[in-house]
Amino acid sequence: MTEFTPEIQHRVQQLRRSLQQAGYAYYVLDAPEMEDSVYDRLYRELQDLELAYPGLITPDSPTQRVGAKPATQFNSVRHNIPLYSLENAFSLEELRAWEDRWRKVLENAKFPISPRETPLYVCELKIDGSALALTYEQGILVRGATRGDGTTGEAITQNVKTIRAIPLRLDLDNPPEIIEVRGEAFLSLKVFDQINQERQRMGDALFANPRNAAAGTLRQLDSRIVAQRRLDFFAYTLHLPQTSGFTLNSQGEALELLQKMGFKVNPNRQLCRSLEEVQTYFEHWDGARRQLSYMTDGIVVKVNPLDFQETLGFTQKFPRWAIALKYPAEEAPTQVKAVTIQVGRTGALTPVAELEPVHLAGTTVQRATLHNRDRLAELDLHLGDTVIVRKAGEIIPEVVRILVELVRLRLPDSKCQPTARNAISLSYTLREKL
Ligand code: 1X8
Repeated sequence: MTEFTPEIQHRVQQLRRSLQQAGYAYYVLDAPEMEDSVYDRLYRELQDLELAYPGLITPDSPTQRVGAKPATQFNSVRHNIPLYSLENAFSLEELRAWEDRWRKVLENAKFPISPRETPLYVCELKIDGSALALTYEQGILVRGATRGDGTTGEAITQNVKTIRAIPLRLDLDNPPEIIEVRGEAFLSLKVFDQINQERQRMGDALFANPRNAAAGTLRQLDSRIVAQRRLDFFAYTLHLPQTSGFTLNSQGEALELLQKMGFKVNPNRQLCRSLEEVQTYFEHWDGARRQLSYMTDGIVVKVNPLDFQETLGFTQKFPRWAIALKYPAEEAPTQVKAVTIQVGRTGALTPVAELEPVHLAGTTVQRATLHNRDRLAELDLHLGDTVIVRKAGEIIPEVVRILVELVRLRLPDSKCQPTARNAISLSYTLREKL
């Protein structure tokens, strides 16, 4: 192996520090401070040095985010603390029932709730992604694992390393021997759309939602493909060993510490003293979430004091100290009975799907827009197809996509109704003739 001088070693360390800082500013703070071209040059210099002196490579080097060769399979890993999913609530009443339940458990455990225990709750946005458990030893990321069944997940470390918002090394002077950080890997709506457009071009099945796309991406065997998909990550749970030297009293403090360690923590969180404040937060984000660059389908309410959490523990399936309050579904499957043409005041023609009535976000939807002729042609809709209709906020319901999984159930064209495309071109022809 080629020997390196102290000067070379120093240069390598400098390059890593600069690149790490630039990456943090870009991916975590969302405030770039280095030109891409400068970053690329420094990165290449580091790569060249590591190629010449492989003895200098460390697992936390910025060059180690993308593995060279695909994995053949992932190993199973057992979670030391279960990584369960959350219980869902769909109304304030259900939230109240949950509060009654956890208060009773504390009472029975002779665990008094003093009036000083405020704020009682932390509210966070529920991200439509895929949960990850990250293990850091001596401050270095050594393992990333999926949720799996909550008890056993898959080690997908090389894929996790491609996520630029996940630090390869904790920003701490004296890192604990071991810590576990949990959070949500997700795709921005923009990247999700790009991926689906690309898949459509390639004739691949589309991802139904950002969560499926994130989960599918994380289980790719080739980390080079994962890197191209540009996953993002919000950290939300910190498990420290008793001997870590840090004292954490609440979930709110844990989020602060995660941020200090270099993680991206969702800024849209709020400490709440009561369920009334939780409700205000929930209602605020029902509207405001539409301006976010990622998908949320609800909020997560957590009991803030960590000694409460410890005493409450888990049921067979869920933590007792947290619950998801979901926004009403905005998408549902239904069947297309007919396609009609709506003529607007200006004479504009809009194809409209007449649907098997479906209950959605508080109303019954029977018609949904297909927008225009191009969109309709692109969908390749046939009468009888099962489609996903979406009714987001105040917006008119629309047909989002066809459930291709069910397309195999289509009757042959000759045996059934004309296709929607035929129907609409008939209508257009009719109008042209008129
Ligand atoms: C799942 C999620 C959690 C949070 C956000 N998004 C999720 N999808 C959060 O706590 N901020 S917690 C969680 C879980 O424990 N299963």
